[in-house]
Amino acid sequence: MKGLLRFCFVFISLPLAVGAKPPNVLFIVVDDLNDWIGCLGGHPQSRTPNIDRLASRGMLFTNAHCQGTMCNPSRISLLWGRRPSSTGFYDNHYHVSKVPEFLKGHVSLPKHFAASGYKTLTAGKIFHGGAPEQSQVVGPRPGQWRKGLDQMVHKKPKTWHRTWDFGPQDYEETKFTDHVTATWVAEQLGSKHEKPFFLSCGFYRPHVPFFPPRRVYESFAEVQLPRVDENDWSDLPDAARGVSLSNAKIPTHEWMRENNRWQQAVQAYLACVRWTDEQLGRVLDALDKGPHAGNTIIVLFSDHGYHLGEKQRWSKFSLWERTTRVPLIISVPGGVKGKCDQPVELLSLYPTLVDLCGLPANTKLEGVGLRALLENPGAAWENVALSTLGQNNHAVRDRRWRYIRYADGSEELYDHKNDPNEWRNLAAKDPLPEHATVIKRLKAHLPKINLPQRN
Ligand SMILES: [Ca+2]
Ligand SMILES: [Ca+2]
Repeated sequence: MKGLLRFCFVFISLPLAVGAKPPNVLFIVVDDLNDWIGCLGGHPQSRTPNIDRLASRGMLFTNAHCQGTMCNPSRISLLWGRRPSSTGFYDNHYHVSKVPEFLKGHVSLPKHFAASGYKTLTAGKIFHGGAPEQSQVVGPRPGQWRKGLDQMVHKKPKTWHRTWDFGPQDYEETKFTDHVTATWVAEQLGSKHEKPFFLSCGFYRPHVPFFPPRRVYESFAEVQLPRVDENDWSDLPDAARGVSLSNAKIPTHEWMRENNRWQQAVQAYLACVRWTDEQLGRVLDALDKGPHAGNTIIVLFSDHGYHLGEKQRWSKFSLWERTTRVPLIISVPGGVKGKCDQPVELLSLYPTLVDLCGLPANTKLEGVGLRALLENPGAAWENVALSTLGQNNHAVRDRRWRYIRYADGSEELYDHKNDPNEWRNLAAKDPLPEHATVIKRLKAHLPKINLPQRN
């Protein structure tokens, strides 16, 4: 412990030592990005040189997980520092402007930075539903220029969410949302600011519709499809089918196969990831050329993962690895570079950034700061990552195992050492004694509070 404390002391001096000026923060969120990035190796054909170069200059967390398993609950959780089970925000339907009303006495991450003397700027999707009032300076809003640009590619079932479509687009690349966002963010990074800044940059792709420019789409061909076990669902409890497999607004895997669209959707998703990576490259180049290069902490993460046929399903909304696992990179000037495979949560971002920037602590946060792992990725770590989908349905992830428990008491257990695709539910029948021990240990991490869903 003594050694660790000394280590931490060295670490805290790193960002703050540069001219005694507090570090800036560049906070980058990519919407619906799973592990199909080069440095996580999730798909052999993914091309993300800019995410990879960011990973090489910071700490890449290879076992990071969201707390809410879709956009809004994930973002509310990480931006207010509270678990979904502690707030009752489990779904996408409520508008983010209602959150402060329900979370009285709680302060969002950008508001905390503003209250601590920072200039806060934002562009693109950070809060689900906008919430421009959460930052002082707001970049271009998509509604101002986007109308009529995207052209739908497919006729689709009426039940699907209006955003569901995939395929190439043919309008001017500079008019794509994420290009506009990156341009504005790059301008801020090239400008001088009187105060330290907290600049948040939200990229919208690869969220549906998977609409990349045709140039990028056509640069991917003959894409490889994820592997599927045809009997995968045979060992799932009914609750898993109810909670994770029934969502009429998203395509079924049967539809993708019957209509011969699986290949095209994977190609469009890979192209969207590549397109966003290009925009990230423009942002990183602007930072490196500008006046803030040596004094800016960079964070990049996704709000949740994504299924593209794995476990015979699509989109998010599950408690499996494909939905909960997210890319997470934290780059601190002068900090340690490496990879960390300990289970960590997006809930940790708020306390970690507050700590790294030397801001007053927010005592209401539920996440654990990542300082120890940023300094030494092999440091002792007793924490797990917890993900939630609706009231009282949770997944617990440690370094090796995933335990899922649904509100009706049914369970799943997966061994990532031997079953990275989560095909074999070890809790389906009477578990072996060694698995029962794992279940007992992980079950102890389930949250004690499970508030009902807010209306
Ligand atoms: Ca999302
Ligand atoms: Ca199975």
